[in-house]
Amino acid sequence: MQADGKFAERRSMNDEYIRLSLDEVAALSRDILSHHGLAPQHVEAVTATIVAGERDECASHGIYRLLVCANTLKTGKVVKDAVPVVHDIAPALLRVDAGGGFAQAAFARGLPMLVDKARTNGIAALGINHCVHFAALWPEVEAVAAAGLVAFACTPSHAWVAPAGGTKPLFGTNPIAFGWPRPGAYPYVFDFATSAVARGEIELHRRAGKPIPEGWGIDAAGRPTTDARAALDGAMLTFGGHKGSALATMVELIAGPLIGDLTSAESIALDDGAGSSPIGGEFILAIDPAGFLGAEAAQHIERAEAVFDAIVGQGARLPSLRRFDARARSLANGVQVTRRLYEDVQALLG
Ligand code: NDP
Ligand code: PYC
Repeated sequence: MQADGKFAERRSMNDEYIRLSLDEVAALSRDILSHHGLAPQHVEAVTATIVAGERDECASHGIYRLLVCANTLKTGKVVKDAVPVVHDIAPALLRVDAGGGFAQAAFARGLPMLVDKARTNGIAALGINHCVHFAALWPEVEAVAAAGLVAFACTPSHAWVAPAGGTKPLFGTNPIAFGWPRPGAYPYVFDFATSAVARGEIELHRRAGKPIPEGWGIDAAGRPTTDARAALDGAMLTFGGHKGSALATMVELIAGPLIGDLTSAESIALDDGAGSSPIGGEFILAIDPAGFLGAEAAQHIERAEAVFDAIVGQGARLPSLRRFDARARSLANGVQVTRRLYEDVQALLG
């Protein structure tokens, strides 16, 4: 666990931790999701995502998400036995209708055709429709990059974030993820919310009774706040002011109206106070370097390494490096979670 920044903020001397193997995390996830009636194929797909989040020490999208998933299952806002249907709609385009289910199974159904189409055409796009999305996007861009393709993904969420210059929630936390394949190494991947931080991080601060940094949110009266509850009830802020605001707008547009799906404002209206995960679409783009470069693809992909070396060479770090380090630790030693979170999650079985 890194010693600085937001991850450290959640740790306190008073927290008691327990260690779990990744198999134990998976078993816990399966038990809870099955207990709440999720169909087996979704249990496996969602569990893989929960385990990956905890393994990579992405606390806001690991075991904690079981609380969110269970609530979404209880409120009936997700179709528990949805069967995703793949539609091959054009040489470089496909849709997967998730049928109201969690996004993971829909992505898994669409991935092979997305990869095939990208390899055939040089570029291809997948629109996932009618899904419930509670997760990080890096598992998806990593999967596309693992096929040797450059990846981009984004999804709206619920209207929680004010546009720069405004004070009322309009955008979702709208993550953007990018993946670049690297020969013999983990891909270059970044994946972040276009809000200053994911909402899950503010939720974790609220649970821990800790203040949030300035710049994450404003209260319902539009005043800056460091109170997590007040920011959740008011509005979150975009990162980078007008720049994050424009990127959040882009996500609303290309993973909303462009693919015939919901905006974050429409998603939260449909939620109607249930507090469930966002409903709507996801947009995923895959680009085959060989499409532009043919036989010269490998040599140009290799040149990208000089960019990464130059970043690291001046003491900066590549995005996802923290995650990949955490992954190695967790695969060897399992993960640590607070006893309180563990007990809250266990209580879902009660
Ligand atoms: P973070 O701010 O934690 O991190 C964002 C990215 O920046 C990561 O790739 C991270 O790599 C990288 N990074 C962080 N610090 C540095 C640094 N000092 N140098 C270089 N790179 C760095 O993310 P957010 O809080 O914005 O989002 C967290 C997650 O929440 C994301 O995975 C996102 O997909 C998910 N999310 C999902 C939503 C949905 O609707 N489904 C909505 C909003 C968020 P590393 O991980 O290695 O630290
Ligand atoms: O943390 O902002 C978030 C989030 C929304 C949906 C999934 N995660």
